Amino acid sequence: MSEDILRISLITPTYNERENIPILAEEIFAVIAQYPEIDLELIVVDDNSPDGTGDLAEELKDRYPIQVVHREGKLGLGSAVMAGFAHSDRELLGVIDADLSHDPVVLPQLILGLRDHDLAIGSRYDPESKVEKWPWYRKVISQSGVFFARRLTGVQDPLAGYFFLHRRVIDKMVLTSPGYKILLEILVKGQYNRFMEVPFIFRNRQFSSSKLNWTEYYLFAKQLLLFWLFKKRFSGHSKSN
Ligand SMILES: Nc1nc2c(ncn2[C@@H]2O[C@H](COP(=O)(O)OP(=O)(O)O)[C@@H](O)[C@H]2O)c(=O)[nH]1
Ligand SMILES: [Mg+2]
Repeated sequence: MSEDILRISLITPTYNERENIPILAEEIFAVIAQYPEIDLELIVVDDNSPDGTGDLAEELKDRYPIQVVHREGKLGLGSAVMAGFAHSDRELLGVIDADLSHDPVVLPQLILGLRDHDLAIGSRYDPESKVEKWPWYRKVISQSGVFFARRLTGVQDPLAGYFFLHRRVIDKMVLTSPGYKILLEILVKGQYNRFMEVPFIFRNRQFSSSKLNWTEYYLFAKQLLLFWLFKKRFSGHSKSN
């Protein structure tokens, strides 16, 4: 598909991201405007945010190619991503957090990477990446999770929330991750051969607050164990980098 137009749906799950969503849309479409070979629609999946993010996203439709999926209440990040995938009719899919942590500057590199890779991941752990001022405990937790998940997948940042893929990678799998870290499940169960990782600067959220809590950490630890068992039973992906 080397010279074709790359038609992609970029999913952004939102829960109380009113301040962030207009800036995110502006940044994304400013970057993409410079790449005529990329045709991107943004799909906002909002869980009835009390701060009115969903309605604000509706207003942005006048200015940008945006679709908004409204869900009844807070049903979790992973399931929001899946709802976005289900809503899209495009072959290429991507995920970006709405809180401006995932710098849209690297979007073209990630999306163009799909021309010869099944998966493209924005990596926080490349020597060229930077993670802005995380509290120490968050760093420790993230890095321990990454340590185990890396051994499971061979990917530098298997817990990234910024990733892109061909729909065929997930066509045959049933995603079960309700909460965070849906990429890990895709890496364990998905159909892919070639993946790439692109370093970027992970910016701290400026507005609103993180929705990551102890329940999410617990769910993640449980998931890691299940994937480990799954991997042991059905081992065998050929991956190249
Ligand atoms: N639709 C939806 N979005 C969510 C939910 N939980 C988190 N998000 C969004 O997922 C993204 C990542 O969440 P965030 O709280 O920043 O997690 P962190 O970056 O790991 O601290 C943000 O865009 C959130 O608004 C949820 O239950 N439903
Ligand atoms: Mg965040």
